[in-house]
Amino acid sequence: RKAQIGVTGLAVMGANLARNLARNGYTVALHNRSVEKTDALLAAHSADGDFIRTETLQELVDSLESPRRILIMVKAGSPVDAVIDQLVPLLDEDDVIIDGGNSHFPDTIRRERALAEKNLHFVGIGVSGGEEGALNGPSIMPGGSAKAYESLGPLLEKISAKAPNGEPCCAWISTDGAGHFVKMVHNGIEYADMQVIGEAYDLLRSIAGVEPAAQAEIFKQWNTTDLNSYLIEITADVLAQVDAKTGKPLVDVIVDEAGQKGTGRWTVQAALDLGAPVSGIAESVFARALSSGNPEARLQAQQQLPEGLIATTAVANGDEEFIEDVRKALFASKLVSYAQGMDMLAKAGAEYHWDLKLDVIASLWRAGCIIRAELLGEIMDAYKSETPANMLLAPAFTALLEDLVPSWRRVVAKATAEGVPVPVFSSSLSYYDALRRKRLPAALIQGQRDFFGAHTYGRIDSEGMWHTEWSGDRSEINAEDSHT
Ligand code: NBP
Repeated sequence: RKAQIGVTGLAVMGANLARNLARNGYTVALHNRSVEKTDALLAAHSADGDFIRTETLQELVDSLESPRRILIMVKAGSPVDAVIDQLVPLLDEDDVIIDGGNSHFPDTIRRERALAEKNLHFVGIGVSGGEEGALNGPSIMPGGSAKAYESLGPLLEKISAKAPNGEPCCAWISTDGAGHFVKMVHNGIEYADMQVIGEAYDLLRSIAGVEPAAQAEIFKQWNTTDLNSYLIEITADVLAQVDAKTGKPLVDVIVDEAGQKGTGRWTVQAALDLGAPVSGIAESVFARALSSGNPEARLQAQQQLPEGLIATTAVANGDEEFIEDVRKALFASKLVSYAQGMDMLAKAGAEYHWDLKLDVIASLWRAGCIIRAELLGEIMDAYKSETPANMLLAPAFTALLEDLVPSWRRVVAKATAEGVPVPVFSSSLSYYDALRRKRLPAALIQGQRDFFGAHTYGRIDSEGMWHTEWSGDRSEINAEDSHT
């Protein structure tokens, strides 16, 4: 017998994907650099389905039906290149190598090109949902060629998460690194989603005096509203958790320094290259860095820096109106993060020549992944018939914002007056206001740029680019004329 797919790299993600494939009726060939992991998987989970044990990559290749499909699930970075280099001489034309790790999309573009020259398919797939998702159904974002997807798509769709309407959360995204790019943006949005929840928690606690256990109930209730999502759900669980050692809320004994593995940073770096203003994601990455980057500065600042708080109307403990305002501010900020992420995807599509379907991308995030949320169905609908110039301009979201904005302003104003940091609530509100503002101070910036660097400016009343002779008589000239 031959296997339909091989998996090399059987740490937690690879093992769980292999088990998921086997549970879905595929014969799966197993390989790991050190055979112990292969044997451990077989010892514990052979009942999941039909596995073929292999010890070498040659055995793995020989065990597969043609064209071969080999899923690499090793540590992202140079290990992926090492495995590809070992596999390539063993493969035949039209075989498909799949990288399901968290690879950086430029690496995926490079690898796809190199393997296409050897008539091999290379498919970078973004996989979201962590260990649990890998086993029970992740959200899958495949890149690579359309031809490779023909052979691979049915398997991936079968093992993927299913949206509430039963559709698979897996669809071909576009060529080369598009899948890993979309997964990267997913992770960036995840950072923003987590940060806005954190800001809401901080406000409820420090301004409305709501303790973690009571907040757990609030988050549970919020999960029955527009905010319904996996991250809100787990927030309730985390807030309800009591530390066995001290009897305190667990959140109070956890060190307040957030870690990161880098996908949020990649998102912001890519956004800077694209000129995509993902301020919510960027502030989330920076907020984690600020929390953990310089503990000594935080310690000294607590003692030294003046509070300068401004008196405002007091909020009573547990004030329901304030709590509802925070909920709405959270939702509005979340909408902005998604709008920014979608805008970044649209810009990336143009830059990297990917025909990205934003409604399809939103549809893949409806289940299986960390940012899964009711909102994704609405985002999908917003991009279905026509692409709005910005997600916030889709009629459904404009209507929602009508209700959210006053609360959002009250919360940001209150937080600012009371010295509670709300980097994403406030930057998202600034983004919203900048987007809708009739005249931006960008006009003055253009004047400054023309002054010190003769960078020229456009005029509101005539075509072309213009320059004022700042160091001369300050008359204005048509910049195009001056070059001829
Ligand atoms: P790890 O990222 O911890 O990698 C361990 C695996 O890589 C082991 O199988 C190890 O083999 C293998 N490996 C290494 Br390290 N160097 C190798 C080399 N030079 N040649 C061959 N194999 C090598 O595993 P993981 O946590 O299961 O993650 C796998 C991928 O999935 C990563 O890209 C990770 O970022 C991603 N990931 C995604 C999610 C998600 O939610 N989507 C979650 C967690 C991880 P050995 O056993 O012989 O040492």
